[in-house]
Amino acid sequence: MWWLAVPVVIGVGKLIYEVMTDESAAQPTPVPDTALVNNLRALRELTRKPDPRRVAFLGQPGAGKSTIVSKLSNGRARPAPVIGVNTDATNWAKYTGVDLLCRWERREAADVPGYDTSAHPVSAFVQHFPFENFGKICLVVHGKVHAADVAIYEAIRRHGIAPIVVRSRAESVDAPDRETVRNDLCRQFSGLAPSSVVFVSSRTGEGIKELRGRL
Ligand SMILES: Nc1nc2c(ncn2[C@@H]2O[C@H](COP(=O)(O)OP(=O)(O)OP(=O)(O)O)[C@@H](O)[C@H]2O)c(=O)[nH]1
Ligand SMILES: [Mg+2]
Repeated sequence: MWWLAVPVVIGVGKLIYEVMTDESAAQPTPVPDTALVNNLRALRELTRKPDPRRVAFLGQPGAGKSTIVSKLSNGRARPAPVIGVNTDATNWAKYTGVDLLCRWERREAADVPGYDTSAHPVSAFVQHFPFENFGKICLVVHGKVHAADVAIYEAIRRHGIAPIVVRSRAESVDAPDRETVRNDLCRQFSGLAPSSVVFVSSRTGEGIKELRGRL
C-alpha cells in the first residue's frame, strides 16, 4: 500500500515548487542593507528637492564617467572625481558618509561607481538609485553593451527619463564606423533615439562641448 503515497508526495512537492517559483518570479529578491544600499538611500534624501541641473553618470567600471565629469567641469568639480584604471575607483560600497555628489558652478552631479561588480551589484542600483531625482542621466558605455547596461537603461526609462547614451573613448571609433555603432546602440537599447547618442573622447576632447550643451 505504500506506493499509494507516491503520487501524493509528488503532488505536494509540485505544489510547493509552484508556489515558491511564482513568488520569486513576482518579486525581485530584495537587496540586503549594505553600505552601498545605505549610500543610495542617503543619495535619495540628498536629492529630494527637484533640480533640473542635477545630472547622474552611470556605467560599467572604467567606462570613463569620472573623466567625463572632470572634463565637463574643466577640472572644477568638487570634490574632484577619482579617476583610476582600477575597478571601483569610485567606491560607495565600503563606507557610508562618502561624497555622493560633486558640484561646479550651479551644476550638481553624481559620479556613480561602476555597476556590475561584486561590491556594486547592478540590482542595488536598479532597486535603490533615485533616478527620478535627476534632471538628466548619462549612461556611459564603451565597447560591448552588457546585460547590466540594458537593466540600468530600462530602469531609467521606467522612471520616465530618456537617458543620454554617451559612447566614451570615441577616438577609437573611426568616422565611417560611427553610424554602425550608433545603430547598434539603438538596437540594444530599445526605444533609444539615434540623436540621444553622443560620442565623447576624454583623450581628444571630442564631444565634451556637445554633451555640456545637452545637460
Ligand atoms: N583612451 C581613453 N581613455 C579614457 C577615456 N576616458 C577615460 N579613460 C581612461 O579610462 C580609465 C578609467 O576612467 P574613469 O573615468 O576612472 O572611469 P569610471 O567610469 O569613472 O570608472 P569607475 O569609477 O571605476 O566606475 C582612466 O585611466 C582614464 O584615463 C577616453 O575617452 N579615452
Ligand atoms: Mg569613476
